Amino acid sequence: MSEPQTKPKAYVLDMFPYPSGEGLHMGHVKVYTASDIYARFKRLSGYDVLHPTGWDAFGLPAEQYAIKNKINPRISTDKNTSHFREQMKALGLSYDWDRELDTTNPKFYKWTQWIFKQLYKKGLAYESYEPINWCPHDKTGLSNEDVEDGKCERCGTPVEKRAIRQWVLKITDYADRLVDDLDALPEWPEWLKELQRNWVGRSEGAEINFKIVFEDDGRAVPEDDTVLSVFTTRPDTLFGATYMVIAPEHNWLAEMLNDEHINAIKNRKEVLAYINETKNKPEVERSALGREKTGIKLEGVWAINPANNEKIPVYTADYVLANYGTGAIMAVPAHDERDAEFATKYNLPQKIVVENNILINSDRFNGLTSDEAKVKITEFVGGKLVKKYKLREWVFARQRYWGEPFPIVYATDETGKRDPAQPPYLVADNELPVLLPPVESYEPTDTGESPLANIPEFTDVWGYLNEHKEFVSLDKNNPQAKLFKRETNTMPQWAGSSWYWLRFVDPHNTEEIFSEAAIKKWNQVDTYVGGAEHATRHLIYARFWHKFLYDIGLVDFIEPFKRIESVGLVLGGGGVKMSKRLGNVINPDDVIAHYGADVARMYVMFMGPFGQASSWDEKSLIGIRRFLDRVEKLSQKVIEGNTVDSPILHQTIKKIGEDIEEFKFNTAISQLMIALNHFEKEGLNREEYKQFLITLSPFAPFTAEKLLVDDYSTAITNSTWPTYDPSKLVSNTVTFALQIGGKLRGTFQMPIDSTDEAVRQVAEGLEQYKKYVLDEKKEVKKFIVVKNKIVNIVL
Ligand code: ANZ
Repeated sequence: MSEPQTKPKAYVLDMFPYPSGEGLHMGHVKVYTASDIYARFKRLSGYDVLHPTGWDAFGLPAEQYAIKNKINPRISTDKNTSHFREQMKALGLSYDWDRELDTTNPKFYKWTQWIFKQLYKKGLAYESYEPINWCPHDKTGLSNEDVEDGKCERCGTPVEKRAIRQWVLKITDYADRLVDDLDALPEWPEWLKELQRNWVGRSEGAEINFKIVFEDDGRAVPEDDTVLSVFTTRPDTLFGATYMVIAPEHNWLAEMLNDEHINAIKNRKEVLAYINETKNKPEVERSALGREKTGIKLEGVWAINPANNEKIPVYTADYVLANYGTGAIMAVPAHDERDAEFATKYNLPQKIVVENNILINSDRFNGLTSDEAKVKITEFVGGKLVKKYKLREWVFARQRYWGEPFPIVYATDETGKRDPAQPPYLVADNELPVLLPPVESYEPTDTGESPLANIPEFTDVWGYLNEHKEFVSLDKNNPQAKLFKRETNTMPQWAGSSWYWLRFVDPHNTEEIFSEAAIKKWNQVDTYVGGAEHATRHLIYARFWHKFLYDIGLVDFIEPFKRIESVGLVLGGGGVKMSKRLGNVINPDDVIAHYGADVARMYVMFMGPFGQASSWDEKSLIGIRRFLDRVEKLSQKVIEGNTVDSPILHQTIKKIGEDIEEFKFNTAISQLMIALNHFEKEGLNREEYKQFLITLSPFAPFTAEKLLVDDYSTAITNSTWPTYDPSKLVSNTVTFALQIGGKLRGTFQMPIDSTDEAVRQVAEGLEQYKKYVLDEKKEVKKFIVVKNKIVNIVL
């Protein structure tokens, strides 16, 4: 008996949309059409394809809309998702609609809460009172990832530091793996991996202790045994450290300035004034290279360089940040640019200690390479080699309404308030989901409390702790029932998207998050398509949760997304951004209504390379409409016959298959155009026309389906991708000469008989075009294509 034949699988996923009130925009159309073409091609090629979608529907915009229009976000979200669904169906997107999900549906967020429970049990989620970023406009705490240049990424308001109670996830426990596992992703673009590395910001270096001494001038000073630790990535330059800098917010400095140590720093008043001055400067500004450095010397205080026992001055300066490394540095102006800027301004000595990677002026270490010296010098002064990260813990609570409630309760004391002596308790699994209650007012408060805090029906629950110390509810009148208070923060909008791709494999499972069989079958997402704006936040969080789920044995692959394809912007005419203000927004509904869905699909794919920005051009839309009309008309030229001899058809099958695999949809469409031109002239037989329609079908499914059903009584779903015969391929490329401004600037290859449009598109993508036209800001007066021979660009 033979084994049952199983098809190979392909999991093709879009970054699922946030269903805004505006409906789909052209950027969505570009992403979703691309993944749809890919999914359709894979199905035709015999793959078992998983191609689902859903709604990432929690978050501030829905809530703000609710506040403004006094409408429950549940209602507006459902309205928006219906509109999105309709538009997607109109576009012919072949999603597995029976797997659709919505992060705001309790059936889904039950499992988001369940994952939070697992994180809590493993010590990766904890309550924190550390000061965090606070947006005074949105009235909520923010994660580091939500802050851009010191401003709230959503509304642009400068963020403040505020100490409020928070839930925090220990993403830093995964920092090394978030960097190292990128090596297991050969199909991710290199720039994306670099962004991920920079976000984690791993630095390898050393922590080295410097002894602090106070000048002996009869003052009452603290004991002389203080040591301060610095973090450096260049311990090899220790002999060149000519002063030390402490961050203005450093704890030790605060201590030396308090009333008990009134004499410790001789210029106490001036130092306090300086610290006060720096308080509200954004971090990015403080540490920027080239910005004028400020600082002040701590008079009467010295540090001892442990390498050579030299006494060096100590400064406080705001270019040193309190929350990175140890908040203090050894300054090596000869080898560090920021230190050099500071040293020049304050006339501090600079000492060169490394030349051509070899140590000099470094006593017994002279002659060693930097790498050797890093280890040796650290050892010599009793320091330790450490790694530091820019990545901060993930602030995971929002003081807002429209998010997942936490599966957390607090025991109360006799006053009916949270008992501070007891830890938070998890809610038992069979109490999940903790439902988000309907409320009257969604307004956030200024107090750092979520609007949920004012709803006793939500906050007050009666029950007991079971043998696992998890909360189980009881009737209020049950003698065993005690009063507990629910956590009233909600999860940030990134929670649901941090694991949703796993739920698609088994979306209706009510017993488990997903079955083992389902995840075995579908495994990793093979191709993940979306916008570059998710290069850090979403993809950092998603990889973190995935690795955690791996650690607790739910998945057996370490990375969620095998391959990523990132979309370029769809710009308005003339290359400007589409915006309401400029009135140049193209609505997909209008394009579909006027030209048809197939034209909308093919046009966004033909605009230019998928990963690059391209601008809207109504004329090309008409060109695509004509192309499809001609495909229909071609059926009149079809003669009887079922042998496939046409070399151009073999070429087309090969090229389109390869191009779709590589997300080169624009050149695939050019090939369809070349083939059509050829068939119009030379004619084709029934079988050839059928195969041509199948190669067209991923791009223009409505047209292809209509013709296949009418002429062949068959549907796309019953078709298979045609195979080409390599022996029937002809070499059919030609070499074009490229003339720019009257000079020959090079040559390039094109398929024979390429359309002028296709030639122009390729030419505009060439290095020479960038160099001699774009970079020199030249205006193109004429663009002449001599068929199969020359491109002449007149400037
Ligand atoms: C001495 C030195 C010599 C340094 C040299 C660099 C070059 P990354 O790579 O970003 O981790 N540094 C350490 N803590 C700091 C803080 N809290 N605020 C501002 N700067 C800080 O940078 C690490 C380097 O940045 C450290 O290595 C330290 O300067 C500085 F030729 O130490 B270095």
